[in-house]
Amino acid sequence: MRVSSTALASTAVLVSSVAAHGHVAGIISGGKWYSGWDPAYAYANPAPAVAGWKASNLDNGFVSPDAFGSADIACHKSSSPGQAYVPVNAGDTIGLAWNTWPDSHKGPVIDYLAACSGECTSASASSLRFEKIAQGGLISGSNPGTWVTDTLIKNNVTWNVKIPSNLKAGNYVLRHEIIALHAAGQPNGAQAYPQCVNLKVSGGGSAVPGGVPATSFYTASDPGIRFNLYGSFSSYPIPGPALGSLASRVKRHARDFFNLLNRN
Ligand SMILES: *[C@@H]1O[C@H](CO)[C@@H](O)[C@H](O)[C@H]1NC(C)=O
Ligand SMILES: [Cu+2]
Repeated sequence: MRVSSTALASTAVLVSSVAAHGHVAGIISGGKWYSGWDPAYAYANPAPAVAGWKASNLDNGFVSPDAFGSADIACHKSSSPGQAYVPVNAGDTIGLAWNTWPDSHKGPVIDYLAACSGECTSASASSLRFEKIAQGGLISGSNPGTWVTDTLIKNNVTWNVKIPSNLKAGNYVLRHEIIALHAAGQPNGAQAYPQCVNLKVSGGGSAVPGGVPATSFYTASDPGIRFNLYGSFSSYPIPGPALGSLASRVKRHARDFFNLLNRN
């Protein structure tokens, strides 16, 4: 959220604006709740070992387009790996539960997967190579329209993502992200809120994500990054790389399912 200099004069306003931002408080897998990284853990000594990646994010803030070329865009500011895992069966849908999300912060929600070589608990954000597995953006309308962030808010501030059924068993970092567009009509105005979580995947097949470093996802001038939410538009180009083959596998299964239904 942008805070004007007049608002800055009022601590009360500043505190309430800051409190409006969010983080992934927990991950729901197999009906169980696993803690994400709560920025307030920065005050805990020792910090609890959770699957969410640690970040210097006490204000629940965001990464700006001028930092999209830095490692901060991978797993948020000055990140270090989560020290636990969320167990997931390949093919299951897991929930990413934000603590809160402001209605005004409309935009796309995107999920990426990166394989860890060995343990994710000792990975570094800059070494991860991410493949996009799911994305959503504009649902309907314009100025500002209805967005998947509205769906997330209605769904108990929770985003569901399917872990591909053919994914090879192993250790992965799920990078879940909301990009808020309320100020994105201005240069450097988009706000990326990346959240990384360690997954220990069992079952599955033989597919492994390919992918690219997060530093190559976006630039400040991408049409989905510099975007006037308060203009008139009929579509929205979701930024970042195209969905990878893991995602098309998820889609192909859905299509087979529909074909099966149509045959009956
Ligand atoms: C909504 O999420 C919270 C945790 O963030 C959970 O405690 C609560 O049970 C959920 N409510 C519903 C209706 O699922
Ligand atoms: Cu904000």
